[in-house]
Amino acid sequence: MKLVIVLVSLLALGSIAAAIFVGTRTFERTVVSDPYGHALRFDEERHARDRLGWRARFDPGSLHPGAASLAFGLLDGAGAPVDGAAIRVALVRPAGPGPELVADARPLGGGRYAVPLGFPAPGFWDVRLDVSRGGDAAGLVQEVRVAAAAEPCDLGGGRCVAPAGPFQVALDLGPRPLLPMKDLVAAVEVLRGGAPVDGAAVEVSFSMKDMFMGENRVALRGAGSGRYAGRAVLVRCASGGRAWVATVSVRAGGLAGSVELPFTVGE
Ligand SMILES: [Cu+2]
Repeated sequence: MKLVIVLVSLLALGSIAAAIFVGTRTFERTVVSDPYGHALRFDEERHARDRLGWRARFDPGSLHPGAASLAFGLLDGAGAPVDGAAIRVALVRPAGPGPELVADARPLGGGRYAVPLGFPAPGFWDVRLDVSRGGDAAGLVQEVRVAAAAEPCDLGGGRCVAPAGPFQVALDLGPRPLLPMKDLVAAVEVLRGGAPVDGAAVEVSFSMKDMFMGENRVALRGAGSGRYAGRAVLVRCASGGRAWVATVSVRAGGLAGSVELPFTVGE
């Protein structure tokens, strides 16, 4: 009797396992209602894509949940900017249905565009771009990875990009290695919705955590195209501390935002 129960349970388990196996093997990502038409369209799109060589290069600062817009440059096969295109952008979560977010891109000039869409969650996303320009049209699908949060960035290693209220700022300090009692150049780029912001009041101040190191605030001068620059010197820390914070503050058109970017100086 015991043997029969064991055999029956084994059979039942086996069929469940088989069903799961078949289920996973036959799962498909997309269901196509008109396979023939879809294949034709897919083929045409692929040919147009190959011939035109268009592709988008997304601003890393846009690839965070909470970014208000997705900014990108459109390039042709030779890497030259493609201006004057009409682009409809869709953000699609490849795994799972989820809502599809669609909007038309706004041209910013110089082959750059921005669309007022943000990624609601981190992870891998497909960005679908339906691009037309003159008589040409192509559908591009590019996969992007949306980082979980602003990834930690050390200004000692390179420039850091972060949201500052309604703005997107990039701060670069140099020359490297960053050292106290040396002239440092602070260069800031300010964007809003992917477009450069000129005529802003931009300041960078330097401080150490839990330690007052004196007021150290630099007003940057505008250099056009959303760029600002100025000079600063960091005092040497009497306690031997090397961890600093640069705070970038931006005011423009009645809007204000600021962001703190930590960094470490050399000896
Ligand atoms: Cu200190």
